[in-house]
Amino acid sequence: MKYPFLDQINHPQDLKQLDEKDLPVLCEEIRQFLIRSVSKTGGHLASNLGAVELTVALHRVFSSPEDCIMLDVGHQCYVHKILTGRKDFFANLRGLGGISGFLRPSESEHDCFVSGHASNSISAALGMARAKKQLGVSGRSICMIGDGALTGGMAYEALNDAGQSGLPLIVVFNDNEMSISKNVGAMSKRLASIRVRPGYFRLKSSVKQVLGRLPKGDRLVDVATDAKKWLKNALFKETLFELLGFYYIGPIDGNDVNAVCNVLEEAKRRNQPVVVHCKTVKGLGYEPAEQRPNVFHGVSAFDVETGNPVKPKEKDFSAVFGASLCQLAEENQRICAITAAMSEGTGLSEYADRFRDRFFDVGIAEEHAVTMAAGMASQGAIPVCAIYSTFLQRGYDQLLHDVAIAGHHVVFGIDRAGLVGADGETHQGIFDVPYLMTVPGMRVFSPSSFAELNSALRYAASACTGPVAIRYPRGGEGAYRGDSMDQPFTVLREGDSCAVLTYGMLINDALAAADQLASVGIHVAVLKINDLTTFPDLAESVLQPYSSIVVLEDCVAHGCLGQVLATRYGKNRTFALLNLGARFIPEGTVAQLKHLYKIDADAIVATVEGMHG
Ligand SMILES: Cc1ncc(C[n+]2csc(CCOP(=O)(O)OP(=O)(O)O)c2C)c(N)n1
Repeated sequence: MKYPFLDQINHPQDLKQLDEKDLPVLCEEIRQFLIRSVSKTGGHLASNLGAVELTVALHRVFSSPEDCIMLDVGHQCYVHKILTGRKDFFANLRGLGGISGFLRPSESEHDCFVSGHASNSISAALGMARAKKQLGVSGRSICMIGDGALTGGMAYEALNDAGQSGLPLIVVFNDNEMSISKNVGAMSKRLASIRVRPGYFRLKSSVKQVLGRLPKGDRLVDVATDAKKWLKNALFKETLFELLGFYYIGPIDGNDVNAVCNVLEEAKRRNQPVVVHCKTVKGLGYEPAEQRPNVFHGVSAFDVETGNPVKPKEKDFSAVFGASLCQLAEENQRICAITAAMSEGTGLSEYADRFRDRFFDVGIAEEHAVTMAAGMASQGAIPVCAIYSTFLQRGYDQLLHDVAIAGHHVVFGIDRAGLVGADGETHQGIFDVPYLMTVPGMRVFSPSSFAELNSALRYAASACTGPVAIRYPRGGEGAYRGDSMDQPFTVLREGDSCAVLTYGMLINDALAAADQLASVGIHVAVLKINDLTTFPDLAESVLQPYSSIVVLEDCVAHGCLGQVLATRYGKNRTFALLNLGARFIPEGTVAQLKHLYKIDADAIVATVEGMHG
């Protein structure tokens, strides 16, 4: 497909050559490119479609990389990547060896900061502005943040600091009234009541022109500006941003590219912190995404004509978690569910409909979610907090300080534990085993099948007393369908002198490897660990028959189960630890990544064969 204007853009500077009237056409071409490209690779479509004009305007008015343009979450970075010379790499967006679906500084000088987890953009941009001033480095500091990301506490901490800094930081507020699903919270309600007034900017510039022509016109412009500010405040009431010390512009139509360019120019002229409030439509320009922006927030490959996924969605662990929780909530009135803006991703949609009074979406606020859960537990409720492994990293201190010290009974559903695939470094759930196992009093369960997730959740909610986590992966189950959750571990295959220990989905690799090895006469035992925190204390007698042990894990090395076991029981036997080492793992399919980093069946076979000389 030909894109007459887009094909001329290889660098953001090229944007500056285009005529104003051609910008809307360019935006339309970008939309067509995005729809076609993401329909093949999957990715964050709706957020990018909504932010086309904002991104084009940012790159037209500012000069990246000298001006730093930070994008919150970064899931809406596709337009930025298209405009900064990476259009031709979109065929391998989020694929192994391809471009990231988020900002990644090692990928381009135009990606000024890592993004992936929400609500850090204002802090990062303020840091850049401060360092630029301190070191005399030229360039402006700009960030774009959505109303969803603005529900996260870090954003308020940063606004509070930035507003009093007086620095010329520009915050572009992309307000589409949506997080992944409908946005939540008081701020969101207040902002939703502020309507775009297109006449406001026209009125403003014509008043300026007319007054400017009169004698003493400059003074009149000043008086009129004050009066207009008063009028604006009367119309929109004083915004939070103004209270915090920002100059507030808006709200404007964020899908009108030339209007956005104009206000960004105005923001650029001001030597102070500015918020530019832009109303946008998530999914704009692609009917299915406009109708169902939540579905098209993050999509797998789809048919452009119908909007339907190419492969139907298989039943996954999140759905089982949601269904099991509904069942438990039916039986026990004390149970409640908490999500940090991920009700659909964590399988809680049905629960949210059926148990409205016992469902709490707190916004993108994992720290708050964890402490609030502890508060609820302190009064006798049984909170079940469903949070992705990677996002619970945000709530680690709250887990230690607010939940664990007092030993509150909070159940954590750790979704997307282990490798997640296409979302790459910022989203892999490869730290939770070490960070959970170090919390005193914490129980950590790792089911390997739907049936085991169901059993683990029931046990955690009704039989445990302190903090307890159940970690389960993204996607569906494998060949193993058993349920041995009533035991802390189970021996799935007897063997000779070598045992393979693992948990979660990797049990399927261990069993496959055991089959392969058996065919060449090597008989390994396969031990499935269900309760990661209890097992190390039981392991002495369990490991006694084996002289060599392979521990297979999809987490980082430091603090993993294998390391705990090897430290305690490694004196009289050989341990081979197959894990992800000390590194961040980029995007790729889970199968590709497991193979590349040697934590699959092939790796077990090679390791065991190596041990057998
Ligand atoms: C700490 C954290 N929690 C959860 C998420 C998952 N997440 C990604 S985008 C998103 C919604 C963002 O909404 P908004 O900022 O309004 O952007 P939009 O997609 O609507 O443009 C969420 C919850 C995340 N990236 N980081």
